[in-house]
Amino acid sequence: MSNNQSSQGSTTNKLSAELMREICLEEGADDSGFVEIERKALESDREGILRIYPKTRSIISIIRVMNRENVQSPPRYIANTEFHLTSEKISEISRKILRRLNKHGVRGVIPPVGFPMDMNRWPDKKIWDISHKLVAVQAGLGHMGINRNVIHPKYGNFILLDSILIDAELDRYNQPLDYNPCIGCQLCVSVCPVGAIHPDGKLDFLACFTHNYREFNGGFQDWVEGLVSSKDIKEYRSKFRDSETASMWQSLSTGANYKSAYCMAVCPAGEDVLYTYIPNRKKYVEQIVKPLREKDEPIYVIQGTRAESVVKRNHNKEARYVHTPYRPTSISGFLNALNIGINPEKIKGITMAVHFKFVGKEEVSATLVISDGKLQIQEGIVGNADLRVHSDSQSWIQIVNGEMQPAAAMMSGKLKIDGSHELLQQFQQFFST
Ligand code: B12
Repeated sequence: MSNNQSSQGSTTNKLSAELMREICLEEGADDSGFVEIERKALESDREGILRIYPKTRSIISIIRVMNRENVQSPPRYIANTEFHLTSEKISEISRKILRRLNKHGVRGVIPPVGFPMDMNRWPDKKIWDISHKLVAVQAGLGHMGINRNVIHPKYGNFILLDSILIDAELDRYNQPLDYNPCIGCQLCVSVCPVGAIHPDGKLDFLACFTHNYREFNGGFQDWVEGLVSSKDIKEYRSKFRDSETASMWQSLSTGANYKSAYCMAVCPAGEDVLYTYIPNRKKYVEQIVKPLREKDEPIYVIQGTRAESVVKRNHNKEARYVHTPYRPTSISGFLNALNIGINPEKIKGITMAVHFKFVGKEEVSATLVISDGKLQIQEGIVGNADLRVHSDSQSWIQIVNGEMQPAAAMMSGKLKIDGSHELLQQFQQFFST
């Protein structure tokens, strides 16, 4: 199959990219591209990729197109069927490709399309090892648009991605496209029920995860805690409607279901999709965007967040309050969670610098600066602070998770605060819980 490819192994000779592409398409991929492990743009993922398969030399990126009308259909079970089936299909295609390569002595690993991921790392660290989006972009299969989905120049964003890690080199690798197929229409911004998609392409991870992934790991955790903390059936029923219990059962039985994916549904980019939008934009909005925007449905939000105010502005949506799915178990997890867990609404107009010094199980110092509605975390003690927190690391985690009162920690000498206690209270309110 390759240029002088021996059946003994694949490390000395290079595989033909042309033949590799033929195999990918023959096995059912709708497009493919190839990236070498040394690619600079993969730096952030290299450790994870090599953790999965230390022999990785090249990565094959493939896509499979979804039926876009399923994704656009307002009843979400129709869209979810498409997500589930295409996900299975692309995994099967990857397996077929690798099986063919195996016959030529090439070995490799196929990471999952999405879940399962490494839940041992939840919630302190990134639970996935490879970002298929980063690989697909480097393989020239598209670029991320404002909605953060990879948009293929022909198929638009109606694609799922997979990557195959192999122990062989190819004679040619692909490069990113020199243009972004995203047309900047911002329909994704306007349709997201929790306002998670920002016009500058920034994604409010927590808002999307809280609603769209209500029946995945974070929401499930909240549901279990709501269940076990109910003293009787009456209390359970006051927290969860029968429809919500039934929906959770459905996700547990048939595969977790997304609540939205509207950002993907409305995206008109890509040659195959654009013709449905450009000639009559108004009609497109009427037919594709409005039914999703005006669909009556419960939306899961954390109280006091920007997502809540977005829901409240749309009379078709009903805010259902849930707890944050983020409960750090370590100081590094706490510092990571600050980035996504802090409530942007509550830091507006506030300027504050906090020095943290943690001792005990984890000895860590960090500086947090809040100004102009932005939050920055630096390692170590930097500059001056309005508030200095000196705490036993494990006690701090308990305080953050609401399992210990700061006053109790102070009385037992586990927490010392230098600065006003009002500031500490203000700081505590930044968290969304
Ligand atoms: C984690 C994850 C999520 C997270 C985070 C999404 C994200 N944008 O990263 C959540 C739970 C929100 C999510 C949702 C969805 N996902 Co998802 N998800 C993944 C996963 C596991 C990794 C994504 C990743 O690489 N993130 C890291 C970088 C590359 O992403 P990013 O866009 O830059 O986003 C991050 C930054 O924006 C950062 N961030 C946020 N704000 C700011 C601000 C600043 C200043 C900076 C610097 C960074 C920053 O936080 C984001 C999250 O980490 C992949 C599977 C995989 N193993 O690759 C699927 C994947 C990306 N998901 C996918 C899909 C289909 C979805 C959904 C459509 C699911 C659905 N049916 O609703 C939605 C779409 C939401 C969206 N618009 O992004 C597909 C995308 C297909 C495509 N065409 O691109 C993937 C590739 C799965 C697959 N194999 O096909 N997903």
